[in-house]
Amino acid sequence: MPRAAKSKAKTRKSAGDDPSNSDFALRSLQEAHAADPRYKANRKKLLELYEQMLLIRRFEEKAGQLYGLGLIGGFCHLYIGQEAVAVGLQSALEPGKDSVITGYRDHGHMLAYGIDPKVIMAELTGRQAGISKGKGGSMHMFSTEHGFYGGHGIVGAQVPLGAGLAFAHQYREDGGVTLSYFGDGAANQGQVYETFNMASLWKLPIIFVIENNQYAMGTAVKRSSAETEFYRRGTAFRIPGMDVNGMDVLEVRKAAEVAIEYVRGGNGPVLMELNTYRYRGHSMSDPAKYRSREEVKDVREHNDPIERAKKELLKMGESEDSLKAIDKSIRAKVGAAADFAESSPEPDLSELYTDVLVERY
Ligand SMILES: Cc1ncc(C[n+]2csc(CCOP(=O)(O)OP(=O)(O)O)c2C)c(N)n1
Ligand SMILES: [Mg+2]
Repeated sequence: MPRAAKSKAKTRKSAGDDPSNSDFALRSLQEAHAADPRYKANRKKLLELYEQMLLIRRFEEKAGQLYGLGLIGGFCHLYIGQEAVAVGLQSALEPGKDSVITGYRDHGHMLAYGIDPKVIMAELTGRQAGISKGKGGSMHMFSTEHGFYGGHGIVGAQVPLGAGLAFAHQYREDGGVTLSYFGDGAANQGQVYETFNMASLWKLPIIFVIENNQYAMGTAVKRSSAETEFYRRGTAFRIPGMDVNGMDVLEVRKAAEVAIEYVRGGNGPVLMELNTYRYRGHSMSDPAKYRSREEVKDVREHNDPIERAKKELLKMGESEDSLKAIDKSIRAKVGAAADFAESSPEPDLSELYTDVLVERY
């Protein structure tokens, strides 16, 4: 064999063993997911997921109202429409062991992690009792106690930070995995791919979750992305991808289990694309001129994640009356969170000088 051909063969072997096997590894999780896509929930389990999604929806509706009343200031990005993503994924995590990091559209992820709606609402309204002492607001919520690492306003910044969290899990050998959420817009950032490379090389225990809600501010994915099948974007880094219907909580939950098992097993990262839709504007100040009302109405009427779960619950024998009672009690819980926030004091002025990093360089 000529020298050059020999060395080429050797290089290929060390880079990925048998290429047909490693290509299978890239597709294997998607194939496992496609073969059995939905979590088999009994009525009690589905009810639990339904309640969590409904809590997020009612909480966000209330936050929208409080914003309109001027009780919430600054930026506020609502999660309405995307509830099945955070609930389906996070219900499969092990609280106290795993970690979550996301962008600025973060209220739903905290609620899905079981964080008290009162302290989230108090943060939104800038009160002392808020989860970031009322100094972070909508985009900067944080709770190390719950393994929730924000809340980040810089698009894509949570992706390398997420790899850092995953590195910490690996270094401490604590068995935890990190979920790092980002949007379809963020998916076009350079730092995402630098992170993919390092995470794959070091086999970090991280699941990259692209919440493809079809828009980045006013730009539709087709206008901004050369490859709109986002789950394929890890291929160049040997990261297996999964294409998931983010409007079906049972599908999300099942896909999460497949991904978590792989990542927890020390096999390195997974990239999941969750296809979803946001009903409200990008933020509260979005006039939404880039899409038609009919488009939103169509998704609401035919593909709503909460309605889908509700229909299944009814089929399983849950009564309309009991679902009404659940909605009522969730509305009361959210109302109590809003009352708590409104009646809590603002942070003391002395708080201006705390939690500030001041160092000499
Ligand atoms: C580095 C950076 N560039 C631009 C912005 C302004 N910006 C805020 S949100 C956003 C769109 C991001 O869209 P996507 O990643 O799809 O997330 P979504 O809002 O849909 O959840 C942009 C461009 C920013 N905050 N940070
Ligand atoms: Mg988006």
